[in-house]
Amino acid sequence: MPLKLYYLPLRARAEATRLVLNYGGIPYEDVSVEFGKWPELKADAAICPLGQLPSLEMNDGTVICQSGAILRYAARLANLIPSSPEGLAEAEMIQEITQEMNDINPIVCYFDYQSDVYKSKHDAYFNALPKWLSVAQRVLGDHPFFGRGTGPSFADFALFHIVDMTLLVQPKALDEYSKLMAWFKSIQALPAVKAYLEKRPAKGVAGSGKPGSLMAMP
Ligand SMILES: N[C@@H](CCC(=O)N[C@@H](CS)C(=O)NCC(=O)O)C(=O)O
Repeated sequence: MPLKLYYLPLRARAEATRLVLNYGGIPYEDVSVEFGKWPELKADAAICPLGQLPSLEMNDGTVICQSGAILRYAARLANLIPSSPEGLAEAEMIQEITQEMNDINPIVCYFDYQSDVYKSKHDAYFNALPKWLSVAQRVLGDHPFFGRGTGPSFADFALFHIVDMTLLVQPKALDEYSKLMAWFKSIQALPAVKAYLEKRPAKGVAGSGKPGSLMAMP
């Protein structure tokens, strides 16, 4: 039975896991829960143990929630866990940083583009951004990937998604971070990633963002 990834019709907190599963060639069913069905599903503890999405039905039929745990489980299936304790620690640190940067997800995919909440969240996110990007670039150093391996780790996909969302709002956001820019382009060009990016719902297409959000704009 393939994995079942339950989420709203958004990239947001499920997208890094989708990238990992696609990169690793792991079969999964992307179960998109319509916004109208969300209140009903939220009450179903078998699928939403904490009343939140995403959740994942694993290979043994049991369900986990919390996007970070889901991502790391997918990464174990896809062999995207760094082998050294230090590499793993760095990868986990980068993933934790992406959780702190999570506001870019509702900014792009959820809030009404014209709303006050969009503007205040946008300003707060972009004020904090240089701090996060500087640390990420320093951790990357001269390595091609996060986690100090010869191939990507789950941290690369976690940060790739967040940077991808950030660039949708501010296309010049990486201009002063040349190493991060080169890293971003190298992840984007990985054949399995490229194939996934081409097939996923594009900006302006149902499934990438809530109607009214920046992502839903053509
Ligand atoms: N820490 C959780 C947060 C999950 C979360 O807040 N998900 C949102 C959707 S993106 C949710 O289900 N919110 C509850 C609601 O909409 O009622 C995670 O990383 O998975």
